[in-house]
Amino acid sequence: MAISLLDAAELAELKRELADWELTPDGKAIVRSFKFRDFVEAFAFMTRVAVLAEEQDHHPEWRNVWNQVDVLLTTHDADGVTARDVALARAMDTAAG
Ligand code: H2B
Repeated sequence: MAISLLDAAELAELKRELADWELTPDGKAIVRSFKFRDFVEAFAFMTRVAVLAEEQDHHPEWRNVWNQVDVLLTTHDADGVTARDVALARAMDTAAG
């Protein structure tokens, strides 16, 4: 399935709207680190996101250590950042509260 990478205008919009996310040095992914009160809060967040990811058929690469969840979003099908990553990033920001 062809899905196109973000263009320059969409990247600028991403920087503005998803200010807590940053582009990786190779420009192929966006990353954000979420912090919670404790492990239970972090895992509850991951559970909420798991449901959203299934709904969107788009899945995060992530790592959890106690109260922290480090997330990397990329679209494997496109080898870079697409609107699907932006949609999931937005949903994760909302899910984090
Ligand atoms: N998640 C991410 N992050 N990138 C993808 O390209 C992707 C995915 N593709 N989740 C989806 C699933 C694809 O493999 C299925 C078959 O739709």
